[in-house]
Amino acid sequence: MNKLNIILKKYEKDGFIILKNFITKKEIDVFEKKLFEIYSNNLKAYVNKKNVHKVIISSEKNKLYDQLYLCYNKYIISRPYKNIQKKFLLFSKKLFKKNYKYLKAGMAIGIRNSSRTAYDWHQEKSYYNIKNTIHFQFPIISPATKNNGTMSVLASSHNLGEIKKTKNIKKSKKSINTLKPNNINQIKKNYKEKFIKMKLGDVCMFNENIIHKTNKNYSKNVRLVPIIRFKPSNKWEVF
Ligand SMILES: O=C(O)CCC(=O)C(=O)O
Ligand SMILES: [Fe+2]
Repeated sequence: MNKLNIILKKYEKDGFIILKNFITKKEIDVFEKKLFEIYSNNLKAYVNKKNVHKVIISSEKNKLYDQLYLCYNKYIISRPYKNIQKKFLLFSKKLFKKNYKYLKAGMAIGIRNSSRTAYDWHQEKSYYNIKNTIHFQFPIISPATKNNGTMSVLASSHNLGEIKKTKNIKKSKKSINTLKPNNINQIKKNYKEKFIKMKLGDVCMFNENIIHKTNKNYSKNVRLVPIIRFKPSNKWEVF
């Protein structure tokens, strides 16, 4: 079996896969520089690799939610996101022998003592009407570890398909919202939780139906994990 087939089989079995050393140090550097630039310009602070954690943590503490959200929204449409998409698109096309196109981008932001940006258990499918979307996430600045709250998945839970009965949990007006399956306690008994530990350069690709969540960040550093989502593309589509 060739390498791609091994990846495909594992992804189909587990509902996720960690692609080791998928992106280069240079590609990560570009992501980091752009983040410092955007956060510097919008938080009235000089943000660099050393102080980025302090700046974001204190902005969160001081409830600068709108400013943080502005940074986030500028960042996820920036050039590094556009460029890395090409790499993921090419890979997806080779792996699944199907065309995909951009659906959405985002960034997981994990801050100690804050659950405002943390997701409880959910499937991505619950957020979209479209079927067969695929999802990529990768850490920048620091690796994603159990200690800094990396996401965990219930391995193979994508086999459950779309779970229609969910509850929308939103802790406050400016918090993220989780579409949590009603029967999550039962599901947790049947599938094993796996923590997605990633070094810089690693990428996690996951299925729209895998059940996953954010974990608590116990570290002094913020966990920053850009996310890119694709939907199938119909090549006959005109627009
Ligand atoms: O990494 C996390 O905190 C969870 C992110 C998430 O839910 C996603 O990438 O869809
Ligand atoms: Fe998610």
